[in-house]
Amino acid sequence: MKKTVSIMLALLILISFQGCGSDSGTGGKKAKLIKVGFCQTGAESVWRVANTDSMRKALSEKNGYELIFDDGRQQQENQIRAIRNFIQQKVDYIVLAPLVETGWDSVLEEASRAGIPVIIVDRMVKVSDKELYTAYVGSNFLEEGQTAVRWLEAVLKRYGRDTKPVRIVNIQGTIGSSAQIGRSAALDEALRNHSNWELVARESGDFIKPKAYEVMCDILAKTRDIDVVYCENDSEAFGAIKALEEAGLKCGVNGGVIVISFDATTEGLAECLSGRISLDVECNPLQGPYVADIIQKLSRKERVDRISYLEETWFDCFTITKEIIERRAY
Ligand code: GZL
Repeated sequence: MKKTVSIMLALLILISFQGCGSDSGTGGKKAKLIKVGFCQTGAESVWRVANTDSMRKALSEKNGYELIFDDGRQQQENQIRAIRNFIQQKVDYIVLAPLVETGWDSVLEEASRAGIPVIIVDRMVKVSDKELYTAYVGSNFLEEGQTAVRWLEAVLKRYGRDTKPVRIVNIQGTIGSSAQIGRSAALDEALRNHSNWELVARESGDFIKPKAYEVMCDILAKTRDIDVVYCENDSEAFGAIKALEEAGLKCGVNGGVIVISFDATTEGLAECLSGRISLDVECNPLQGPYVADIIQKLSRKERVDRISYLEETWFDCFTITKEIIERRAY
């Protein structure tokens, strides 16, 4: 009997200590979540969906974030409205994937006045005061285009076509986006450097398959004498290939139309394996972990790099394999 009482007494003392302990330290309260407003361009391509997934995974509640996501639905005014909304909600950080480069000064000044750091991801903004954003994580789009041009120069030489006329169609991305500006600029540079290269048509496919299909059909109605179609992302390449094949033209580096693309999504690389896409230059959408790292550093008042470019490579119809595709993350 005596033993039971002493055990009961010990248990009671233990529970009371437990009770007191709850008021010390965090008192069992969860650490405060970092509130992040993320404004995306939309869901226009496979690449964009992968980009959104990467951000959601990195900025999850399990990782200590409260993420407020806004889909800009391909309209800059929707994105500007979303940023104002984030400011009203007093978020700790704003992450913006800008649809186009210009038109951001006033809303980023509002964020600055509210003391909210802005991180730009994917495409770049062109603002009067660089201090309006704290960091940028994305790609060097001019370099991506220059990679494509160097590859094309080598392939034309390989097939003895480096001095013959090369007739090129350019299906551009969303006009005014830094991805379109950079990739188009690399092609323009090459056209200036190669007097035998001719730009036979240039239309925007807005980074989406249906629009690229439509403009490629319009171009084919005017000319079928095409050697290269330079598409500024995979979704556009899918549309252009559909139009080319419906017009009875073969897509392929050896004797067909050379289709060049950007993004290197698994769907794009599957077309590379089939030979219909000759070159696919990678554009890495997995920016979430980089953004989370920047936010963690800023939260600890540590210095961060203003500009961070992601590692990128390229794939072509000569070297792509099923195994490479199976290992890809998106
Ligand atoms: C590039 C990104 C582009 C992709 C497209 O970083 O902005 O937008 O290349 C996407 O697929 O639509």
